[in-house]
Amino acid sequence: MTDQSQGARVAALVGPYSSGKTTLFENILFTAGAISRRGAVKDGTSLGDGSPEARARTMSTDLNIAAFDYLGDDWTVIDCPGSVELIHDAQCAMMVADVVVLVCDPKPDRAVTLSPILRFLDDRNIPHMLFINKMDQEDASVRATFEALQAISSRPLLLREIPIRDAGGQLTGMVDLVSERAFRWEPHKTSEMISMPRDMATLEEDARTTMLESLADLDDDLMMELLEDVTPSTGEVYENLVRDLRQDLIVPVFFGSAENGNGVTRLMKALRHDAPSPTETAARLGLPKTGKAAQVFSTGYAGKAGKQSHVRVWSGEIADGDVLNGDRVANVAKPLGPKMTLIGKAGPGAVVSLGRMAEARTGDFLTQDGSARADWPKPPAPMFALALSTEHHADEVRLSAALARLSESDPSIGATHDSETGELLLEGQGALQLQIALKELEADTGLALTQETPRVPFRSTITKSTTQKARHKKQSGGHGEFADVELEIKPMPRGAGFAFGERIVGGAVPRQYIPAVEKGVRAFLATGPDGDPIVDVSVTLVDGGHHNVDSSDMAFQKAAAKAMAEALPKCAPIKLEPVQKVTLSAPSEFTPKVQRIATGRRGQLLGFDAKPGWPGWDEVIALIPAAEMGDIVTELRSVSLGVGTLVSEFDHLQKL
Ligand SMILES: Nc1nc2c(ncn2[C@@H]2O[C@H](COP(=O)(O)OP(=O)(O)OP(=O)(O)O)[C@@H](O)[C@H]2O)c(=O)[nH]1
Ligand SMILES: [Mg+2]
Repeated sequence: MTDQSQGARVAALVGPYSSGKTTLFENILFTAGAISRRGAVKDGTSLGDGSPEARARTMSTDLNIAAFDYLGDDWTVIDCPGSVELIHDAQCAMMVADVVVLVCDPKPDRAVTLSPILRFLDDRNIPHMLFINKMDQEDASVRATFEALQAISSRPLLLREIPIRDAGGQLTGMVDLVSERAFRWEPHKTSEMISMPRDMATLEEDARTTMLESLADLDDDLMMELLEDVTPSTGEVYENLVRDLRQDLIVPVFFGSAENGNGVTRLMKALRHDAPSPTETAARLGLPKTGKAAQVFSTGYAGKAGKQSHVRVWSGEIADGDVLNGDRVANVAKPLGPKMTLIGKAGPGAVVSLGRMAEARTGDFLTQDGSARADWPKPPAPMFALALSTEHHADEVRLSAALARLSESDPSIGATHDSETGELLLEGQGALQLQIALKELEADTGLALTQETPRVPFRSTITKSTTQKARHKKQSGGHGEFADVELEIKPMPRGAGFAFGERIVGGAVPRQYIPAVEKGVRAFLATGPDGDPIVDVSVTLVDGGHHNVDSSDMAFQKAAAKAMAEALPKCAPIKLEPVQKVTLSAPSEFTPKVQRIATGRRGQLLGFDAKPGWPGWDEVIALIPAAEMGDIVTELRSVSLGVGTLVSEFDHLQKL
């Protein structure tokens, strides 16, 4: 199924954090001959994770992309960070992949950590395989992990191989269930074909029958053969596997040890044989059929090189000098980790980096007439924020330019100016993501940044009514200032906001000045005496006085504000705090802990339920004061194997 004319193919490696994706990436590149020595993440010698941030944390903080040749086929493998806080990076890579390899630990109790990615793949019908990694670990069980994963996958999983173990239970190799061949594994050695161990015969037969039955569920001809006890030909089995994967009807399961280089070649051969072509993928995505077309799936700023747009070419040939969506293409380069090789042009399926495409944003579909649109996942809503400041006010301009670049390269991070608290907020998916972003910001700008927990915008209101007179009068040289008002001030129900009225009779306050009275009242309420806005108040102008020469809008505004300031202490003011309605999602086994997080933060539980479309997950809904929300997502993740998420929206104000 390796038809070169169909173009270069793309596989994305995704999965929970630390499951071994970058180690697998390294081994794939080594196996394909794209790199000559095999580095290790933990020693800081891997091709991937080369950025200072990734090295310092021995984890992926960004996509690792490598284009290479494998047995005469062009491939790009995109290794994605596993942290849920960086899931948008992975989502963008999965959007342009022909096939996704989900890499996981051989631990059944961690299977739920695959849910966020499985949901994304299942919802979008993206063909995917599973690679159960770290099979060199002592307690690694394919069977138990497989069953736990099946419970959360909406597609049937299909075991393509079974482990061979020695008398002590140690993994020594595997049997391929399609070819019915057995292989011996040794660390860092090419697997060696062996004769089928005798004690494996029954096991192998049972596992193969299960595999064939799963395939037959999707194919009537195969079902007939099985019912009539006809053994299907190997060719027929392969055909079924290819078709079912490409249509995302099954999820083939492989296993191995990326660290030891076992099972890697098997996985690569399956990718080569089974992965759909870019033409098929473009059709699955419903991409418009145009001349030259490419899609940006990642944007970065690389020091002096400036902006780099990583694109997948969907059709035609993209070359230096082309104009796509109004930008002139330059420096078409092929990535091998951080190393870029200028190649001038690239054909269908290829992943390349384009230099300085000023207008291009991640997700953009680039064509010569610049009119096509394509579906693209929205970044997840922010769950965590920090207030940033610079030492010198003058540095803020440099900071905001860097912030714009930051949220362009990671759209799941945003920077906003909070008009109420006056703070500059950096908002994102969690503390880890923002700490990485801060380090990058500091490196980008050379500024030392101060970070604080954002202030909560409190409000005030009143609990008693009063009537207040006030006069503003000034006699200084020429024109004087004069205005006299009497205001009736009353509390209103929570959420009512502000209402202004007037009951002026006999022109005590001429019509033209009434809007100025309202303006003066509003100005006072906007900040109150201590900076907190005053809400849920009604103010009625009931009487007043004016002077034919000295009255003015300004004078009435001042009189109104003075009346409000004098009245406030008599109205028994109280503080109000914002309360958020929060939906916390996590695997069901953690629901009691999640509920305790909410109640521990002065929260009121509204209930919990199964999370729609997420087998094995619950949603807990609670009302939680905004002042208690600060690091809630960090605590949520710490009790939920790192995968809990939340959405939160303002609900109401309550008495503090
Ligand atoms: N025992 C064992 N350890 C492994 C294997 N593969 C990776 N590791 C170790 O697991 C740790 C994480 O490996 P990475 O390759 O960085 O994992 P990752 O999935 O890329 O991690 P993130 O990108 O941060 O999500 C490292 O210490 C690896 O040495 C394996 O097959 N067996
Ligand atoms: Mg990694």
